Amino acid sequence: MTDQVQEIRSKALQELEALGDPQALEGWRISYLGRKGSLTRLLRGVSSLPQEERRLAGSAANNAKRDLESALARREEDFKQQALSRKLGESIDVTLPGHRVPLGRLHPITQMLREICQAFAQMGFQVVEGPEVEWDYYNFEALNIPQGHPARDMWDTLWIDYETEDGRHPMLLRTHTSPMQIRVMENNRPPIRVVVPGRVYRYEATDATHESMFFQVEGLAVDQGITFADLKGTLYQFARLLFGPDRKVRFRCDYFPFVEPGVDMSIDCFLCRGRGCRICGETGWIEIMGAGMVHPKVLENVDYDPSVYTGFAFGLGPERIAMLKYGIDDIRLFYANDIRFLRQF
Ligand code: YSA
Repeated sequence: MTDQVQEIRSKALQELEALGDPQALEGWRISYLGRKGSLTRLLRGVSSLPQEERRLAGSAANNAKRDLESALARREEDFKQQALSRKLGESIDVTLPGHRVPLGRLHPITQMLREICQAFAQMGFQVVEGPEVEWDYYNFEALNIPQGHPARDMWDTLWIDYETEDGRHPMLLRTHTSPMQIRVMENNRPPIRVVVPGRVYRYEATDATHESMFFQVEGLAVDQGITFADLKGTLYQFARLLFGPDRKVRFRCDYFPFVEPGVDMSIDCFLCRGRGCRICGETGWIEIMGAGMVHPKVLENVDYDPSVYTGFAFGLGPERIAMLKYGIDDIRLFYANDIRFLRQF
């Protein structure tokens, strides 16, 4: 019987190799390994063999069955691979254009910040950055806005849940970039010329021109002999660089505890060109920054002698400038993550 098994095994393997298509595999399986297949029939006959032949024949038949089964699996895999490479060969058309990889771009406010910093860099200002979680001392105290001062109401503050032993909350999300004036002066001696771009936060309802998280760019110049004329000259030049020579600029007196005198600077409304509309609150002007001459008390707070040094500072809103520049009528569009809006820049 062992010889018969070997004969069937080699015949089956030969036939399997010669098969030309995968449909024929099933016929081959049935004729050797199926219920009435030749090897199956032999295996069934093993039990009727005399005791001494049974063990040898049984083991030979089982080995042959295992060999045929694994040869069949290998052939099936061969046919699958052949079919796959045929399909790939047919479907690759190397002349077709490739898939376009979507390109990202800078957010319009990032572009705006870079443009603003670039304009000041041309005038000799350095760019520095500072922390968004700030101490009360830098955000208010050192800027001449002590505890309980009514001017604190000008900045609706988001306080950090951190309490000192005496029950004070000295940490906050900075409400403006002005704290960096103090940090820069503490760590440097005049002459100083810096601009500070960064995020600021206010506990404030949003509308077409207000966000609760927005950016500011702070500017600070301190040296001997700096006057209000330097402030005006610098900011006029900035407006010309960003908006062109025809844009109208307006300075008005304003109050900030850390400057004396203080001003705000506005630009004629992009939409109504000064006639008055919803965007400019019927005034014809859109305010883009606060500015002024650094208050002597602020200079004293950082150990600068106000009889020797003077300086000017300003804080502007890049979103408002982008609105003016591109004629955008709602600030909330910048942070609504609508790709149809963002991909226009
Ligand atoms: C003033 C004098 C200085 O010597 C230096 C800086 C300043 C500015 C001061 N720190 C400040 O924050 N003034 S501000 O509250 O009037 O804001 C400055 C600019 O930020 C505004 O002119 C406006 O352009 C923008 N801004 C203010 N609130 C905003 C806003 N932009 C978007 N959303 C808001 N909620």
